[in-house]
Amino acid sequence: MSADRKFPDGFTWGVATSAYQIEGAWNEDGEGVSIWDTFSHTPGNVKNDDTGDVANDHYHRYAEDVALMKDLGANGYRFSIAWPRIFPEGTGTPNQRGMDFYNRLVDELLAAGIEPFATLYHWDLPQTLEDAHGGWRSKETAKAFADYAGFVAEQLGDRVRHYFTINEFASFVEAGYQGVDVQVGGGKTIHLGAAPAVSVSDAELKQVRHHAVLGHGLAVQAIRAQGPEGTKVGFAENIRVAVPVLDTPEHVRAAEAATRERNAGFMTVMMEGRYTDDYLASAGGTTPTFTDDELAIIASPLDFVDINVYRPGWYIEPADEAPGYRDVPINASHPKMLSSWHVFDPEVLYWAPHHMQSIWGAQSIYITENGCAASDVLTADGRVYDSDRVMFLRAYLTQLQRATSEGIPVHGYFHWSAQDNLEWMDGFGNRFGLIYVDFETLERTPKLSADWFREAVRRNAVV
Ligand code: GBH
Repeated sequence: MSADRKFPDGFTWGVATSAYQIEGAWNEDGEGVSIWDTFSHTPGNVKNDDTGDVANDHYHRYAEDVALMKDLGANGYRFSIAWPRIFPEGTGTPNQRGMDFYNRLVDELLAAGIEPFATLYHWDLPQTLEDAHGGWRSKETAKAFADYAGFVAEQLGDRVRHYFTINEFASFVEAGYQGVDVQVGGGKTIHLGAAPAVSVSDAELKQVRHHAVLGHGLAVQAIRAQGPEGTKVGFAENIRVAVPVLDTPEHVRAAEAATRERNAGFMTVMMEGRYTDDYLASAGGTTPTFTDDELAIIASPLDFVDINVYRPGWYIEPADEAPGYRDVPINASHPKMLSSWHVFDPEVLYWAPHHMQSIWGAQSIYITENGCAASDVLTADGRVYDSDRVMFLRAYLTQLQRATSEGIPVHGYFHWSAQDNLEWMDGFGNRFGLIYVDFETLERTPKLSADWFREAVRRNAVV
């Protein structure tokens, strides 16, 4: 091998999934209904009316799945806990049988030498909280979330040391409570909607965002209070990253300013404990209403900065007029991966951690998700040749390695996903796994990219 493109010693090589996307067993062992059960059971919401009722049946096949992860060489696994399994009614009496599933899973992981990283909220809100309070439209949901998070940290704390509170604020807030338009190139946008599929005003949306970050902050405090000493906690945010057109100081400064301002409702307030003036004046007017105490809770100190990174949000160049930067449109011919929204640009995996360090002084960064969907098929020889995912991995991880080689403190990478799963509104068709899943037989087959990943872990380097 020519260049030795190594990652730092102790680097975590992980894979990631979420409960609703893989577990199945949607109403087993006392689990309550989630807003995603309701959403997917309503015809027309998910492609082919696919649901998570069975999904990968991971709830019953977790031991096989852990063995497959071990075979990939993964030394970390980021999974999410289904809130309605633990508190079927959202609050109140915990459901021990639901908790026991995660006890079994964690024990299996530790026996396989894989460090568990638990996400508390990956969008499957208990339906009861939606019905009673309008979900994240109410502060009650933020409080209930903290109670649930603290309970889990207390139950798993002897074995799980790393927690992520909430996965991708924008994805469930914007898409769930209003719907979101995403730029995909050539002046085109696509509209994404998600559970609970309501449409609130701009003013109310800003309040929903506030409740989500407040829920995060309250959960950080609850996890610290109820987990043992040494428990580490952060979020897993799909930071929208501004990529500078040129790698010059002026362009980089412009991209940093755009990243800070355009993530003002989530990342910036969690890192800084204040809303920017432009955010407070933005569409929606006088909301959110908040107190200084709430801001302090939202900005509770974290142990690491954790980001999901798939695509650039914007290309930015400097401008003379306010605010000092300007968008460069994404060209119609810009390369894409299979998902409609997935603009391909490996450099985003350099700039995302770069900005975390340069804007907010992050001292420990994890890439909690990165990956791509591909049109994978099982061929007659029993293999899956996902050449584009191999290209994606090599190109993106080259950029991540560039970041670590410059001293940017990235301590781990979790590939999305361990195996093909229910890709939300896109159903089972958009396959993100290193492992192929036949959704008729539920048989699992490692793809070509699994070989790439295993070798990268073995060498702790880009291969
Ligand atoms: C993540 O969502 C999810 O956490 C995961 O459950 C999912 O399966 C996976 O990724 C693959 O989709 O990208 O900022 O320009 C990412 C899904 C995030 C894609 C928001 C569309 C649009 C805006 N989405 N994104 S942006």
